[in-house]
Amino acid sequence: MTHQRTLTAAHWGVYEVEYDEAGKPTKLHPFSKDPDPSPIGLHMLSDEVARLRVLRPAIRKSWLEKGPGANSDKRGQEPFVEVPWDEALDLVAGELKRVRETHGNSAIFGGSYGWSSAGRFHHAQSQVKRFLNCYGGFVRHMDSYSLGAARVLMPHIVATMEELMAMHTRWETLAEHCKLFVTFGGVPRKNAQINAGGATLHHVKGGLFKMREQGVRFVNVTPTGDDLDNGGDVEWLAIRPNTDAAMMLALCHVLWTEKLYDRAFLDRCTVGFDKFAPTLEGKTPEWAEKITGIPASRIRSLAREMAATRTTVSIGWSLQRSHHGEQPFWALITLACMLGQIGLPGGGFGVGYGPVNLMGSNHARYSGPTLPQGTNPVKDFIPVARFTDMLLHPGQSFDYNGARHKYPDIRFVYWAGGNPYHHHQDLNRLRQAWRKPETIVFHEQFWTPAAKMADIVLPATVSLERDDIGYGTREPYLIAMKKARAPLGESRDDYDIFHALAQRLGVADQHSEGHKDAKDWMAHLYEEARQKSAKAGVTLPAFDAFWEAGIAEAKGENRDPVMLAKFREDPAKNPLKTPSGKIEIFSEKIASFGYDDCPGHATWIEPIEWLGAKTAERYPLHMLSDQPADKLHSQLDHSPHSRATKIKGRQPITLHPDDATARGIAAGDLVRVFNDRGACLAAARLSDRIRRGVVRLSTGAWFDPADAGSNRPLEKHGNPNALTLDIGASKLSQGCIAQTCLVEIERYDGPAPVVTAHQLPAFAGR
Ligand SMILES: Nc1nc2c(c(=O)[nH]1)N[C@H]1C(S)=C(S)[C@@H](COP(=O)(O)OP(=O)(O)OC[C@H]3O[C@@H](n4cnc5c(=O)[nH]c(N)nc54)[C@H](O)[C@@H]3O)O[C@H]1N2
Ligand SMILES: Nc1nc2c(c(=O)[nH]1)N[C@H]1C(S)=C(S)[C@@H](COP(=O)(O)OP(=O)(O)OC[C@H]3O[C@@H](n4cnc5c(=O)[nH]c(N)nc54)[C@H](O)[C@@H]3O)O[C@H]1N2
Ligand SMILES: [Mo]
Repeated sequence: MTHQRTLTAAHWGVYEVEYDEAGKPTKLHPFSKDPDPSPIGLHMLSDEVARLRVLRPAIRKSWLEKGPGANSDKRGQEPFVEVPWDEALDLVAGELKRVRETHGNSAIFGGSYGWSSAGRFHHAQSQVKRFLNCYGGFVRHMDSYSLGAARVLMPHIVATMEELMAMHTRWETLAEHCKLFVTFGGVPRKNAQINAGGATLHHVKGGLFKMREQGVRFVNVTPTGDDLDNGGDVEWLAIRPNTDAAMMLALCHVLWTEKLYDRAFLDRCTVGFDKFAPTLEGKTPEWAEKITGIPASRIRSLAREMAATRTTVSIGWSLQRSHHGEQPFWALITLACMLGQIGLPGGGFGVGYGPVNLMGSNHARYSGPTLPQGTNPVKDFIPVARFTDMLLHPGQSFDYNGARHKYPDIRFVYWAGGNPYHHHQDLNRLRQAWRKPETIVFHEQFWTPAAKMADIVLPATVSLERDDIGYGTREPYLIAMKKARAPLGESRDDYDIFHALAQRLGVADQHSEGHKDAKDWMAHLYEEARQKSAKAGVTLPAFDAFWEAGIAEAKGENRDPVMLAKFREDPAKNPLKTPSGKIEIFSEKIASFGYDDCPGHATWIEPIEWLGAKTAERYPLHMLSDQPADKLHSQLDHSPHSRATKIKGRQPITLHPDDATARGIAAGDLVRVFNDRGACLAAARLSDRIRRGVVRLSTGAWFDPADAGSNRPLEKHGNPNALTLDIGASKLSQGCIAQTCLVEIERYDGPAPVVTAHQLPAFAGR
């Protein structure tokens, strides 16, 4: 008997699972409907991936023997003791109870940021929040590492990022109507492999190629010229990192002084232009050239070209993952308003063609299934990237979006579905703060660096070991992610782990809401989504039919093919949710906060570290740490696909040949990348598609400190967060600023320490 293929969904794509005669899954194939499938997931069944699975509940030796807080400075250095499930669950439940009774729920951090896996029911971040809410709540996080600055800024001036992302003009319309596409930060196809919840049809390559074929002209403003591939010509303006706001303001300056702006649009659809315009005084192309490195003559001619033709301006998210990262976003919106083409086909702005597959989709908008998280009675929160600050400074106040708040005093950290030793900046600082909580619990699938730094690690199943539903915003298909094999080791679904804890804590009924198992939950969530979608004009088959078929197509039309067209048509009838209902070039609200680092309009404020800073005398290279092409963040770093990209076992760092030569570095050499915060090893990769003075070390190599006992150990594997800076983008957003970072590089001639990131931790008996 031949076993039929089933489907599985990952954030990076859908795969077909092939089985042998005995029903064992043997191989993953790209989804046959996908025009540009991603290779990231092809090895998910491999032995190399399985080798690092967490197989049994494991507890740090001192914690098990001496209790909470014992030798907390030895986290990551001590062996783990494997224990039976019941014992582990009793310990976690008992500790939650102790902390709650002694310190209250606001001593429990469940902010637990992270991408988890695709699959809407077993979404680990939602699962942990739902469980903790059943038990009286937890300290949560606001915003994301992705969009810290933009998520706070954009609702004040246009709309929420979620709204904007889901309303981008489709690729087909751009190809037909746009004449000039100017993008800041490229349209990296490597990033568009991803869509949260499961990319099904990858359309960015097709979209860009079609635009080029139909004669759209491309200008790419970026320090890394390889981040836009349309199959043909692209004009590359190699800007200094973190200076885009200055260039955009100079473009505005030209439009203003040469009266090339659209007064009628500004009057009808925006507020605050007349307050903003005088601040352009002096922000000439010559002024911007000194900051950005882009010739004044080109800035001036570009502004004229933009005003003369149908133009879309687009921006990558990395630009706001920087100090004062609000400014390039605000400046882009301001520029687009002055051009007056917002709401016209092929004109206006995009806030992320490229970062994920969603933007530019021509598929209908409808709701997918989501796990209800319940309500959280605890009011304390942190802006997501202030995690280390919270641990280091309980009781201290911080500014955020117009109000002042206090950091709570955290005793218990509960994490499921994230890797803080991947995502956080300045990991050496995090390691100091990490000593503070009494107990750190992780649910993990793999022995990641963060799992190794925990007290209690509970083994979680992977998507291929459980039934689930794949759904991503504006993807045309829902995927029945069928369980393909039994869980490895003793791993369990996050939901089952939480339910077993809920039983011990007397909140099992709240937790299950009467649903008897995961499948029952899924049917319920799916049917809810089906009804909501019907209201949006999108039809889905009933759950049983969907599950039987293994896939469902969401049938409905794209009702808004042009971003903000309805608003443009009639701003009074279709107002935005901003205070004025219009786009706010000047925001009275933000101005009223009185923040020196984010005034009431777009401006240029020097970042703390950039190529024009004093620090650049000592650390003359701007390090970008972009998203990795070969994986999603740190996930599957140990898979053959990711490992094949490493050089001498390390993450490659891209340098300009001149910068390499000046340092006696040749392609393939091991190098030490360093600044005052830390140092890591990487391997040199040379490219003339990167601006001189800029280097790129993609994220994702598992953090691997050489001497876990020291404060600033040499990181051996090439993790950029050994070097990045951990301060907020501004008082407004407190967003993550990973892209603001200066370093120096030298050839590393010493004996190369072995990379140990992909080894299992040490285990001990009792
Ligand atoms: N320097 C620098 N740092 C950055 C960035 C940058 O540009 N530069 N980017 C930032 C951005 S935008 C982001 S979004 C973050 C991403 O940071 P994270 O989202 O934390 O990174 P991931 O590697 O995706 O971590 C997900 C973890 O969840 C685990 N996991 C997956 N599925 C499950 C599950 O079902 N159950 C459980 N229990 N666990 C599961 C995976 O094994 C993995 O360890 O990184 C940020 N960090
Ligand atoms: N393969 C893969 N795709 C991913 C992810 C992944 O981990 N792997 N992560 C996903 C997630 S969570 C997110 S948030 C998005 C992030 O999407 P982005 O933030 O847009 O992605 P990055 O790769 O950090 O940067 C994109 C480009 O911006 C350029 N850039 C950096 N700094 C500057 C600057 O100051 N000015 C200009 N003009 N350009 C600059 C970089 O050189 C890079 O080529 O990606 C998503 N897509
Ligand atoms: Mo992100």
